[in-house]
Amino acid sequence: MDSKQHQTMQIAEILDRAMLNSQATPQLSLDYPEIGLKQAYQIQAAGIEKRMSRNEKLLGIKMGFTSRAKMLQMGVDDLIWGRLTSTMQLVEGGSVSLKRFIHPRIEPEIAFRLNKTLKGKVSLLEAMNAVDAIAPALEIIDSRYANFKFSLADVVADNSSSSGFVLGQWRSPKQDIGNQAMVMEINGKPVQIGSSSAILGNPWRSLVEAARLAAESDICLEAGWIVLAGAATAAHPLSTGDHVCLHTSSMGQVHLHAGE
Ligand code: OOG
Ligand code: MG
Repeated sequence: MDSKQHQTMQIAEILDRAMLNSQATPQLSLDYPEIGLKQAYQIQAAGIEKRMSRNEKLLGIKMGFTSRAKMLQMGVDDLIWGRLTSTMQLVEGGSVSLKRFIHPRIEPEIAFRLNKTLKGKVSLLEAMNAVDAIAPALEIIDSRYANFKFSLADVVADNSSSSGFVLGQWRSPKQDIGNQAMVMEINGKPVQIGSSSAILGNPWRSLVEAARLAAESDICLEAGWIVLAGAATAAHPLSTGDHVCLHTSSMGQVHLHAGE
């Protein structure tokens, strides 16, 4: 193992511990300004290997910063992706304890379910043909960095803040998802209102980008995987007791309760 690989494993360990202890860690780029995006994705992969060695299953990937609202909120300007594992998936309408998080936020998303492999440069039509179902989704993001502050390489190494997700009912991908209203309510009050068109102009483009970006790390999107398209609006802080509901125009709803 060379010194760079050693550093990759060491940082993966630091981030993994921050997650397991629900304790924020200083921003990587402050101590290791030399870490670029390529190494950041290797740190992410090493962190996921740790999780899989604890019997977590890889369920798919999530895209990040596919909307202007998210880029502006976090002060970054490029697309990123992260991995989704089985312990992140929460039950629709269920309750999740916020004890496992540091400073969780919630955001409105759209999920795709693949029934074919997608690799590298694919057309919009190929991407659409590889999906057998779509669903509304809520994602919980929880940066392992203090004050939720990070550079692009920081957040990629931290699995793009992935922490939890919940899916609404799967439905046919035949309907138009290009301009769905996305209204996220907390305790009955709308806290974020947007349109699915905020996701790269149309959420299907996010799937095309997911295949392209994953291929840069030699990964193909596999049949059976879930892909989250990225939030349509800025994220909202999640507090104990919150009942969150995402309403869409014609893709249904999805609910989550934040418990003790
Ligand atoms: C990074 C994750 C971004 C999205 O939907 O844009 C993301 C973060 O904001 O902490 O999940
Ligand atoms: Mg997200």
